[in-house]
Amino acid sequence: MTTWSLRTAVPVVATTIFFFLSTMAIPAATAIVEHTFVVSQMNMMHLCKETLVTVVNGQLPGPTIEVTEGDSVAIHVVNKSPYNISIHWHGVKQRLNCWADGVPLVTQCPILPKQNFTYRFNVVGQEGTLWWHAHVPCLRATLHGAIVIRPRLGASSYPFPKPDSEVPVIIGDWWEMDLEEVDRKMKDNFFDYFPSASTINGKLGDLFNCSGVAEEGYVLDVEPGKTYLLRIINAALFSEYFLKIAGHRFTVVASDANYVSPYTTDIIVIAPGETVDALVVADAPPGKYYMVALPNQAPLPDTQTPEPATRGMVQYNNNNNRGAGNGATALRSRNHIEGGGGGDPSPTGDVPVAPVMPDQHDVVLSFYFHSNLTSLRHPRHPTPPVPIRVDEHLFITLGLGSVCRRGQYCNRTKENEAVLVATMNNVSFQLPTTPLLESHYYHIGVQDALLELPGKPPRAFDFTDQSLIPIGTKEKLLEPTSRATMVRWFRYGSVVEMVFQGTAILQGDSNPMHLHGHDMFVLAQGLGNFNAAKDMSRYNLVNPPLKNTVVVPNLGWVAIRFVANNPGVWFMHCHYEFHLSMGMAAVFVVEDGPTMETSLPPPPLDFPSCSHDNNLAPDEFYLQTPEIKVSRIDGV
Ligand SMILES: *[C@@H]1O[C@H](CO)[C@@H](O)[C@H](O)[C@H]1NC(C)=O
Ligand SMILES: *[C@@H]1O[C@H](CO)[C@@H](O)[C@H](O)[C@H]1NC(C)=O
Ligand SMILES: *[C@@H]1O[C@H](CO)[C@@H](O)[C@H](O)[C@H]1NC(C)=O
Ligand SMILES: *[C@@H]1O[C@H](CO)[C@@H](O)[C@H](O)[C@H]1NC(C)=O
Ligand SMILES: *[C@@H]1O[C@H](CO)[C@@H](O)[C@H](O)[C@H]1NC(C)=O
Ligand SMILES: *[C@@H]1O[C@H](CO)[C@@H](O)[C@H](O)[C@H]1NC(C)=O
Ligand SMILES: [Cu+2]
Repeated sequence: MTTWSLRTAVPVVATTIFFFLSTMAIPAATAIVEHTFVVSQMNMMHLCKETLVTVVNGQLPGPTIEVTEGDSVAIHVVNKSPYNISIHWHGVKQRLNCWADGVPLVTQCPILPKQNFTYRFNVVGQEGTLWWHAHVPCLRATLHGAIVIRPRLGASSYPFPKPDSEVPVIIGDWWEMDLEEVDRKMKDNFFDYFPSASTINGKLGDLFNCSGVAEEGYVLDVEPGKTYLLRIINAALFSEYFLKIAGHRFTVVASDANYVSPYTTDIIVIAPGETVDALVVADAPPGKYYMVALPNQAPLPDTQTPEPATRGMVQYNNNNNRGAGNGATALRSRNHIEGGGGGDPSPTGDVPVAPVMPDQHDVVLSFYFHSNLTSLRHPRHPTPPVPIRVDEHLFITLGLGSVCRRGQYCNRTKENEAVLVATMNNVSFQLPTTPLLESHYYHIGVQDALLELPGKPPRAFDFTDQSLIPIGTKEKLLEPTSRATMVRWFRYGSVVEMVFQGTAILQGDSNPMHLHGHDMFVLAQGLGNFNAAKDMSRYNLVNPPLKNTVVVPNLGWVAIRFVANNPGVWFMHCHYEFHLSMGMAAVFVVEDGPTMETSLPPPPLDFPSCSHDNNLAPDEFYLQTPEIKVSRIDGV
C-alpha cells in the first residue's frame, strides 16, 4: 500500500539548515512521501471476542509515516468504511495549509463512505515524533499511527547520542464496543462505557487472556549496550499513562516534536495527544524486563473507573522469534530486523523482571514529570524566543456542567431532563453544520449561531474546591451551563497568553489541551487555583518547553503563550475523547496578515466543498454573503 515516490530536486528552504550545511554533511534532497490509506473494517480477535474495528490498511496501529524534515507528504485516503472520516496530522504545523488539518466541520467536510480525498502538506521546521489519527469521535481508538520526522542532516545531527535503533511505542486502549455508539452514549449521559484493555503497539499483552491463554504482548528485542530511541505516543481515548521498564531508565530528549533538555527518569507520564521521545540504553544484565503502561486516574471522591494496565517486554538477545510473521505490522517486522540477530537461545527458566509501578492515583507524578520538561538550548537547534509582549490574555476554566435537553429551564435533579456536558468558560462546544474554515475563507454567513469564546469565566468561585466533586447542593448551583459553537478571532501575529484552570465540578480530571496549527510555550503550571499576583512571577521565560498538547494537572492550572501566526481556523480542545465529545473545545480563527506570506491561500483544487452551492466561484460567494455573524445562544 505504501509507495515512496521520486526524490525531487527542490532545495532545502529552512535557512537555519542552509547555514549549517556548509560545515556539515550534505543534506538529503527533499522528497514527496506518498501513502495510500485504505480505511476499512475488519474483525480482530481479542479477549475471546471477535470485534469489528475500523483500521487503515488492515493494521493496528496504522502505518508509520516516515519523513525527513522539509519533505512533502501526500496521503490518499480511500474510505471503504461505513463512516464519515477525516484524518488529522496531530502536531504538524500546517503553516498556510489549514485546509489539510483534517477536522470535520471545522476545516473540511468529512470524507464520506466510498469517497477519496488526498491530504497534502509539508513537514517544515519540526523534528521528532508526531502522529496521525481520525478526528471522528472515538474512531481514533483504532485509526491512528506514528509520524516520524528525521533531521535533514541525518541521525548524526540529533542533539543527543545517535541511537542504534528507533522504535515507535504507541499506547492505546482496546474497546469491545461499537465506538460510534460509545460516542453517542457519552453525549447522552451514559458513562458506563470503558475500554476493555490497554495496548502497546496494538498488543494487549499477557495481563489479558482468552480462556487462560495469554494475549500476545509487544516485545522489544535489544542487544546489550545498544541505545534505543523510543518514540512514545499516547493514542488512547481515555487515560493518561505511567510507563516504566523494569531495570532501565529513560532519558527524555523530545516531546511533541520539540527537543527538550535531556532529563533522566525511571517513569514517563504521557497524556492522550502527547508524544515523548526517550533514549533507553540496554545496560541491564541480559534478561527479560517488563514494560508496563498503567492508566492513572484521579483518586476518590472522583468516580472510579476500571482502567487496566498492559505490559510488553524488553528482551535481551532474543532468538525465539515470538510473534513474528503473525499479523505482523510494519512496525513489528522492523523491530525484528533491527533488534534481532542474536543467536543465543534465551536462558531457560528466566522470570521477567517487573517494574514497581506507582499507585494508579498518584496523579501528582504527572505534574512532576511535566514540570521537568524544558526546551533544549542548542546552537544547531535554535528554539524561538518566548515573546515578551502579550496582546491578549485569556483565562479559561475547564470542567463539567449540565444543559437541559429541551429549552432553557428544567428540573435538573430529575433523571434525564438535563444532560452532562464538558465546558470551557462555562460553555460547551457544539459542532457547526458547515465547515467553519470555508465560511471564514469565503466570508459566507454561517447558519450556525457562533458565540465568541469569553476571555474569562462568567463567575469566579473556588475552582478547585474538592467538595464540588460529589453531586451536592453547592455543586448543583454551579452546574447549569449552555451550548454554542465557540469561536475566538485573533489578529495575525498576536501573542496570546492563556491560563487553563481545571475545575472540580463533578470531577478532578487532568485535561490535555491540544491546539492545532501552533505550538505553545508552557510557562508554568501549578496545583490549586491560579493566582496571577503570585504565579506570574514564576513564569519560565528562558527555556519553557514547546508543546502542541499541554497537560492541565488534576485540580490545577497551566499558563501558556503562543503566537497566532498561522492564518486559518484551528481547533483547540481537550484530548480526552469523552471530554471532547462532551464539548470541551473551541475554535481559534487566526486572521490573515497583510501579505501573501501571511495569508491563507485558496483551498487545493480538489478540495471537497460541502457548502450549499459547489459551483460558485469565491468572488461570487464574497459578493453574496455577509461576514460571519456572532450571536449568543442560551440553552439549546
Ligand atoms: C456524514 O456527513 C454528511 C455530510 O456532512 C452528513 O450529511 C451525514 O449525516 C454524515 N453521516 C453521519 C453518519 O454522520
Ligand atoms: C478512490 O481511490 C481508489 C484507489 O485509488 C479508486 O479505485 C477509486 O476509484 C477511487 N474512488 C473515487 C470515488 O474516486
Ligand atoms: C484470565 O483473565 C481473567 C479476567 O481478567 C482473570 O480473572 C484470570 O485470572 C486470567 N487467567 C489467567 C490464567 O491468566
Ligand atoms: C522533577 O521530577 C522529580 C522526580 O520525578 C521531582 O521530585 C521534582 O519535583 C521534579 N521537578 C520539578 C521542578 O517539578
Ligand atoms: C425536581 O425533581 C425532583 C426529583 O424528581 C423532585 O423531588 C422535585 O420536587 C422537583 N422539583 C420541582 C421544582 O419540580
Ligand atoms: C453558566 O452559564 C449559565 C447560563 O448558561 C448561568 O446560568 C450560570 O450561572 C453560569 N455558571 C457559572 C459558574 O458561571
Ligand atoms: Cu479534558
